[in-house]
Amino acid sequence: MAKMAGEASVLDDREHALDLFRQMALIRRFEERTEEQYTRARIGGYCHLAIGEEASSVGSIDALVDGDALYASYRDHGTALAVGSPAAAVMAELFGKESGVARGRGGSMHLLDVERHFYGGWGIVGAHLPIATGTALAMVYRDLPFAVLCQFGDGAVATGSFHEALNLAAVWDLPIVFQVINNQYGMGTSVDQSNAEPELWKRAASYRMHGEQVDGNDVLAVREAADRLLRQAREERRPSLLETITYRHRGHSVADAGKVYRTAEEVRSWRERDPITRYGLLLGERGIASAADLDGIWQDVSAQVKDAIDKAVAAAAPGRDSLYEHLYGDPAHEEQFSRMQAGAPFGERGGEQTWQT
Ligand SMILES: Cc1ncc(C[n+]2csc(CCOP(=O)(O)OP(=O)(O)O)c2C)c(N)n1
Ligand SMILES: [Mg+2]
Repeated sequence: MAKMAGEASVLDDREHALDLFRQMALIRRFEERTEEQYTRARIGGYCHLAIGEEASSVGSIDALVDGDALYASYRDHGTALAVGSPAAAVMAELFGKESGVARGRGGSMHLLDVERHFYGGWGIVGAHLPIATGTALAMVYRDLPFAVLCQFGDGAVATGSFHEALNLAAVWDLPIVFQVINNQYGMGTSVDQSNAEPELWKRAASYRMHGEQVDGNDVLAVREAADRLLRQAREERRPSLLETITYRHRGHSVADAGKVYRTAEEVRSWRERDPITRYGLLLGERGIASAADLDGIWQDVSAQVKDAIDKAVAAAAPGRDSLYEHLYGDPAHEEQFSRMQAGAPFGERGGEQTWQT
């Protein structure tokens, strides 16, 4: 296997090297079991699996330092697990239980962990890019030495939000790394079909921003690039665009078999480049982990996911009386609510204002 950039520093630290494997294995097992739990009708609503994309997620999140902020799209189970949200709380969220990371209100697409600076899980394609850019502006405004990592799918690149966010980030020199996780498709539409320039990293040139592409199934290459670009963001306030090339093994969501718009041969060829198998082989080749070590990790994460499911099954659903909590209808916001009448724009302060003013 060719020497991979960034390999030395991670592989020199056995614990770190094994931790990357453990994280990817946990996400894989978690998502396989999520798929099964969905078919048992324990999970409702939308559910998007990122099986096959683990290295793109884990590699860059591993390069974050405490204080950096993270945003992601709705394909976010692995994102939450990679920041360290407890598997039981993530599974409980999918089950709509009170002990979930969003108290059961968000579900699969809206995971978050504010304590760990993971600000969601966003369902509208491209919508979080301007919000993440605003977070980078806030960091500059408050003189904080941190950066934002904003992950999104290839489908977001052809939206207006992408242009607005990258343009402002470049004009204002904001500390942000935009990571496009190019898994080849937006639902059933390939990147080639929807982009006049399918080499997505090249879009950075439009904003005089640094852009680069790495193998998104190579966890060490992703980590190296993200680490370098996040440092550049923190230390020099230079934004960048990182494209990680990967593939989703499953369909777009649990409702899509993923077979109509791509060939079995294509899926097979990407499975052969499975990021976890590949990294496991590298660890073996370098004498860092034996097959038994890796088996042990698989057993540990399987037990962890089983425990997460057991806890999610046993957890309580939010009570009916909590239905109006965290909404504008919450009695705690009664005063605001009372201003929802003709000529009194919701949320405006000062009695004299009208919609026209
Ligand atoms: C603004 C907007 N348009 C359309 C949709 C419907 N939609 C949901 S997912 C998706 C595909 C997005 O693909 P991509 O960004 O590549 O992410 P992936 O699903 O591959 O992770 C679309 C079009 C949406 N959620 N938001
Ligand atoms: Mg995609």
